[in-house]
Formats: sequence, C-alpha cells, structure tokens
Amino acid sequence: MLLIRSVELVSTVYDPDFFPQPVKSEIAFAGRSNVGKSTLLNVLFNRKIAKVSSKPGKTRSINFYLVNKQFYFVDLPGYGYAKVSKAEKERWSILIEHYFKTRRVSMCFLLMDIRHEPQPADLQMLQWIQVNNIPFTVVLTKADKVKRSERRKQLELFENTLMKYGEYRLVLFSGVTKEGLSSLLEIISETLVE
Ligand SMILES: Nc1nc2c(ncn2[C@@H]2O[C@H](COP(=O)(O)OP(=O)(O)OP(=O)(O)O)[C@@H](O)[C@H]2O)c(=O)[nH]1
Ligand SMILES: [Mg+2]
Repeated sequence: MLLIRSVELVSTVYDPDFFPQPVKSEIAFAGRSNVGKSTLLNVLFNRKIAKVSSKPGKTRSINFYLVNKQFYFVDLPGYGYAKVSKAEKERWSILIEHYFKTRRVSMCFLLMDIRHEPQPADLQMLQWIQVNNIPFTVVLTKADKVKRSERRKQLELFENTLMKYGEYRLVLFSGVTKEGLSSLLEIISETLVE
C-alpha cells in the first residue's frame, strides 16, 4: 500500500501555458464545485494542505501536489457552479480541457455527491475522460450524510446511470468518517506501480 511520506504544493496554475514538467505518474481529482475534492486530498495526505470551503468555487486553479517527490496528485477546479460569470466558466473549461489533452493521467478520480444524481456537467466530464482514454474511478462523497437505506438507493441509481461508461470502479467516501480511504489508497497504489 502506498505510504504518503511527503507532500508539497509545487504549482498553482491558472494558465494552460504554465503546467509543470510531467513527472513519473499523475493522478487527477475532478468533480463539481463543493463536492469535496480538497477535503479528500487532505484525508489522503493526512494534513490540511488543500484549502476547503463551505462556499463553492474555492479551488479556481489547477493545483499540483508532488507526493513522495515522484508523483503528482492534481486538484482540479470544480465545475458546474452556477454563480460564476460566463467568462470564468469558459476559462475553467479551457483550462481543464487543455489539462486532459496534454497530460498523461494514470487515473482520474471523478467525485460526485452521493445525495444527488449525476448532473449533466458530471456526464460531460465523464465523456471527456473517456474520449481521452483516461482510466477513472467514481467516488461518491459525503457518504456520512445519508442513511443506510438512502445509500443503497443512491448506489443503485449511480450504477444504472453510469453503466454505459464502461469499466470503472466505484468507491463510497466520507471525509468525516474516512470510510473509503483504504480503497482509494489501494487503487492509487495499483495505479502507481503500473
Ligand atoms: N459531511 C461531509 N462534508 C464534507 C465531506 N467532504 C467535503 N465536505 C464539506 O463540503 C464543503 C466543500 O468541500 P471542499 O473539499 O472544499 O470541496 P471542493 O470539491 O474542493 O470544492 P471547490 O474547491 O469549490 O471545487 C466543505 O464545507 C467540506 O467540509 C464529507 O465527506 N462529509
Ligand atoms: Mg477545492
């Protein structure tokens, strides 16, 4: 299992021209604004290095975290937040699209809130990931917020809606209880040795 010994935020990028040089392997974390990307990274890193906010739209740049001086874990800006200007949305989509087109991403964790059904923006993201042949894992976040029965119902809903996107794994995660952490670490470990 991957042991995260060191983490360093090495690059905060707002402009497609300023991506850092690729390293051995790169893992991306994508999802709607406020879904819990930065929270999940902090749990993985076991320290509060990524900024978390209850207000959506916190992470506006692409943040490259260098892990164990070998791999990038990349916090992508959240999409689908209604209250930003059209120009800002356009900027984000250019940045994210450029990111997926130009980097070799070994695994993309696509986060979705377990309480809501997949949103059009999520499905669009999935399509982008598929078109670019990037392996992905779906992470259902905020699992602590739903009761057992609701959890089963939502799981079924996600499985049915996402069936047509081919092979992928699905992990339930909570930043509060840390449920799902060991599954995530296992998938990351497998990805990084390949
Ligand atoms: N209960 C609960 N709250 C969570 C969980 N994950 C995130 N949150 C809360 O959801 C809010 C958003 O979390 P962030 O980690 O900042 O979300 P993000 O996806 O990085 O958001 P952007 O940077 O805006 O794209 C914060 O108030 C978090 O505390 C979770 O697993 N359980
Ligand atoms: Mg964030």
